[in-house]
Amino acid sequence: LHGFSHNIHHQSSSIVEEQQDPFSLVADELSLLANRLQSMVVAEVPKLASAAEYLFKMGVEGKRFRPTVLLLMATALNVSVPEPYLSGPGDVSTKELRARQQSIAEITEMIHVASLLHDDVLDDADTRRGIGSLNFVMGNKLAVLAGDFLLSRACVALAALKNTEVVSLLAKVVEHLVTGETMQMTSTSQQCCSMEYYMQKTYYKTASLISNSCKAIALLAGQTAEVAMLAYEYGRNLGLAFQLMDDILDFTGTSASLGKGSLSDIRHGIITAPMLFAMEEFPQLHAVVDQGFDDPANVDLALEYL
Ligand code: GRG
Repeated sequence: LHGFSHNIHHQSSSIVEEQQDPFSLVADELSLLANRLQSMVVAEVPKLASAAEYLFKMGVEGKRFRPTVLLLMATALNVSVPEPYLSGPGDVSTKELRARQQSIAEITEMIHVASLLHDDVLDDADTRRGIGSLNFVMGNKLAVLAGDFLLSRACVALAALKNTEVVSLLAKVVEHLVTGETMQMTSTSQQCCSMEYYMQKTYYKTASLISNSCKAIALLAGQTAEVAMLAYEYGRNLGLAFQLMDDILDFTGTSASLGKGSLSDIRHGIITAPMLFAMEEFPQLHAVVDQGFDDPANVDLALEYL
């Protein structure tokens, strides 16, 4: 984000003062996004509508990390777009371009929330964003259907952009989310205990959505394939770093700071980076991991090495 702010500053010093908080650049758009998301999840059946809007209500929006990054990416990449940006039949005005990029931010958030709803069903989680998870409050069946509904709304919004490359990028992300989750579920203790497996799973489960949506922002901005690839790489590394932090916080955070229970990964038998590093340092930890974590005493034993 510092890089973004630096880049923006150098491209147009009138837009950003040296010390300006980069988030303030997109604060208004994030409020707009909150309203748009609420209006996009209105369903015919009231029960489905209240389930679909559950995580879009005021106070439970989450950090909005992905939309923030995407809107800042748009700000950084659109600076060089001349006004008016009209040189051929496919070209759009700067205002239209920004609206299309806002749509990518909305689609990304809808896919993200759909994945959270399904994830909480799979994990039988009872808390999300500091409140009862949707599955806990309204049941697994409605939580699954609400996730499907959000995915459908995301597909409709994606199709409206009429850009086949962007459609296929984000459609593929849904497959990646499912692949990452399945890798996490089916990892045998042998297989899962490698950093390579962890990074691959983490790309699918977390980084793919961020990297491909960053690439979509660049493509819509009319940037070259090279810049689009750099945007993708930026998003991939940011996504991997984000999940690494998330995995560390699962060990170090509290229920209040996380908005859900801590130590949830180890209790679900999921081996993440902190455990992999500890296993490298303390080979005797392998035997503890091989026992599995159904027994809380084994969880406590493993935690002694972290
Ligand atoms: C139906 C799209 C779909 C997917 C099904 C369940 C599943 C396959 C994938 C789960 C993917 C998942 C939940 C990955 C974890 C990503 C992650 C770090 C979530 C937490 O993101 P934050 O911290 O959450 O940005 P907030 O609440 O702030 O939005």
